[in-house]
Amino acid sequence: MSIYKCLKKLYVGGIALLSIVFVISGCNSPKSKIGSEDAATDVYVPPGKHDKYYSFMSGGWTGNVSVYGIPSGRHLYTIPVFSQTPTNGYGYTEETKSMLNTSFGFVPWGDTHHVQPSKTNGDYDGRWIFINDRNTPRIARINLKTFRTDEIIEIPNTAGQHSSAFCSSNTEYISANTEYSIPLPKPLGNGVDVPIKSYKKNFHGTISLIKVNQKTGEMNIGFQIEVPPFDYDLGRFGLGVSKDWVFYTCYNSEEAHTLLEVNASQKDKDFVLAVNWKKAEQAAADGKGQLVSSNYDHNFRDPETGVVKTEVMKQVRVLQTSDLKGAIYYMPAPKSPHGINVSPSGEYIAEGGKLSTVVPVESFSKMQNAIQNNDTTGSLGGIPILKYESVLAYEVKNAGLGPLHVEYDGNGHGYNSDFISSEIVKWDLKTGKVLDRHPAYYSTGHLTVAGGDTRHPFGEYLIALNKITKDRYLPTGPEMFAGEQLFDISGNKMKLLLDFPVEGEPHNAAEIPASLIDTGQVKYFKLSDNHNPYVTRKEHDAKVVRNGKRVDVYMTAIRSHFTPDNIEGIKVGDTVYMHVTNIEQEWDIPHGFAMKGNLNAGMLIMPGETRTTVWKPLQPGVYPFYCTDFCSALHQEMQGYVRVSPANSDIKLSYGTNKDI
Ligand code: K7E
Ligand code: CUA
Repeated sequence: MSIYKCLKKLYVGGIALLSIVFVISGCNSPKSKIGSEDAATDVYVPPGKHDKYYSFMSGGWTGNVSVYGIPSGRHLYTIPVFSQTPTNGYGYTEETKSMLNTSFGFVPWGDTHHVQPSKTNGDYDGRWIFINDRNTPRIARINLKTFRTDEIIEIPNTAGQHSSAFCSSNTEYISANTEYSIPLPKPLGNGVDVPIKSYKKNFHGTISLIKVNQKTGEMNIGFQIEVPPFDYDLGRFGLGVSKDWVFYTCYNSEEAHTLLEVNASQKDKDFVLAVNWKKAEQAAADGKGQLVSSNYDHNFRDPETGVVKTEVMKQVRVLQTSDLKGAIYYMPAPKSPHGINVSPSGEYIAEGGKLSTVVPVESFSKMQNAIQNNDTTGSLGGIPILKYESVLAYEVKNAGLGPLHVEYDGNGHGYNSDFISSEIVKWDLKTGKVLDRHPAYYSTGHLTVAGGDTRHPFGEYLIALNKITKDRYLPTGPEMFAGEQLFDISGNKMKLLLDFPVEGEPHNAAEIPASLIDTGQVKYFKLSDNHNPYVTRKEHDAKVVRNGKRVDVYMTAIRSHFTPDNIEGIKVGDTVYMHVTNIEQEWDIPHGFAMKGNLNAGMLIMPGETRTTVWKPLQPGVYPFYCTDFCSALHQEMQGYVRVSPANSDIKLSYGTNKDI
């Protein structure tokens, strides 16, 4: 049975999405189409050769970002972001653990959705990647010279921070908002302890614009805007002609607070919220709105010491819609839209209709005319509603079932993903006429075209980020990696080249040309630049210092020994800080550090770097430690012992390497 016949039978109004999806995946015969034979050569990257693109994929509930090579689909690396990572000690070591501080306390896990590369003039510039945590509202900045998380800022007055971390044309701002509206503290709202059924009266949405320092990348919340309590789902900044604007889809204009799958799907139309961020920025600069006390943590890697610091923030400026006359509008969109994507010129703004079978595409110039002509149908929360017919460029008909996201190839085409009918649909950007469609396996969420959200997309490749993997790979029990599919989109017809599994649930991804990133990579850290307060630059400076019950071990690691590697005089009840400096000055020579019985994590220490693990020995004994990274032919020999004596012992502190202590 074809997908379409199969769907016709099953599509019953589009509300019970999930139950439908599972049946439909079964309708897709796994043998219906595979990549053509010659596709193998199209994705083949010979041994020793590099891929053309980096693909940065959000890790969903892994809380991280994973990095793949395109077209090969090789897994290159996973960047720890919101999740404590025992493989290298991120979030466990004294240097990195503060990165996971929040106003709620230490949150060692996140749910990442949208990877956004930094931009200059609307094109990727290879400086940073921004990514959101949806659960504990936070935004992270990853440094693309080191592939490390350098900064995380929490977003207050927000919940279900989904429509982020999108980036303006010159990385002036990152945007973030509320998906799940919440009651806000006074004076913004009526307080936070209110009945859930008072949603319409007491709940609020917020839009947040986070300013980015152009030199350092440092983020600060510029201002927030209080908006009606709808679910602000996805967003994009404009490009080119629309670059001063930012657009968000929202659903639940019904303001439902329970059984949203039914109660938030009542109205025929929901909205796109359009904000002129330049004018909003000016309003904030003019002192409009109010400074509201809000607690949020701002964590950043101190560039001097390399140690992460937490700054506790207390205030944020919040604008009201009344402060934004002429700068904020709603545009109607078919019910419960999901994705929103702006075309390279900035003229077209397309939404994934989700529950509708069309992809509505708005015109920026028509929107400007409608604003000028005051072509509105009332307002909501002080936000004028522009007429749908006045702003609509066209609706893409036959866009498939459950359209979620759109991307562009720079050659005048739009592409949308379909969750329910599991396919990619290609259409003409001027007319919306469908030109090609290709099945995907299965249930595509986001799709990404290389550079597909920039002024100058590279086109060439499209990746379908599929939600359901089922039978595509050898099974791994009930839980499996997500399955992505690479298409060649350089010709008239899309061509499926490759399936490859990826970690977690990659909601979206971004492909950046390797040439923008690979030449600037940090290969090791200069020891002379290491200003960690516990650095040991030379072996003969290694030492162990006791201060009451605190013991600091200043240790070095070099192929293939630690200094010191014998330590005595540690007692039960001590807190031992193991500060290990890798004094190698060569690319790709990490050393690891693992301590028997340490209730912490192992560490991986890069050349020139210092990492600290805290160990609290609970029992007397001799505890071996060793290097966990196979660093040389004598790696096995890279080991040592710490003697731990009872609390009342009078064993003197002593230490050394290659001598009896
Ligand atoms: Cu469509 Cu979080 Cu962007 Cu998932 S979202 S698919
Ligand atoms: Cu150092 Cu193995």
